[in-house]
Amino acid sequence: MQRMRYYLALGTNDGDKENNIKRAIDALKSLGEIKKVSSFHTTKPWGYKEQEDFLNAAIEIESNLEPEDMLHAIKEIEQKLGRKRTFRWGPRIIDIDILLCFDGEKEICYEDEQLTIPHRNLCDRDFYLLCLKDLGVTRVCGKDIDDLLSDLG
Ligand code: PH2
Ligand code: MG
Ligand code: MG
Repeated sequence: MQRMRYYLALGTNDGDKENNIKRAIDALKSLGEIKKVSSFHTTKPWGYKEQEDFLNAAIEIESNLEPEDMLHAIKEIEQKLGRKRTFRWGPRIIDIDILLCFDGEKEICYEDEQLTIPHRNLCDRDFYLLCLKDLGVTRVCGKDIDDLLSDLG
């Protein structure tokens, strides 16, 4: 077993969305052992609304990478899959975000200028919570995931 367990979110709203998610999952296999993959959910754009619907998913992956190395590896995969910088919350071929991280049973809290774990917006975004629920996560931010989802309507 590898040391760290990460929950990663995948999102895309440009090009062949299903294929983009599948290619990202394939590339993420190089970072550890993928334990679970959520359903793929079509979701309305959050934040900047004048853009195509997203396809969102999440994975559970065991890896020996520390958070900053995981972030770096994810950014490389995004680039390799053709991600271009547009604008904040704008359309993208692939976005991979670190949502949660555990070292054994211990939940990791991490913060520097580049990265915050748990993800800053985890509890405000239904597309993250829906996918985490598929992976069997029941509580985030000290709250029941179903309560958070119903609060978001
Ligand atoms: N990602 C964003 C902005 N808005 N909306 C949905 N539905 N799904 C996303 O993955 C998403 C978004 C920025 O990363
Ligand atoms: Mg994102
Ligand atoms: Mg991102």
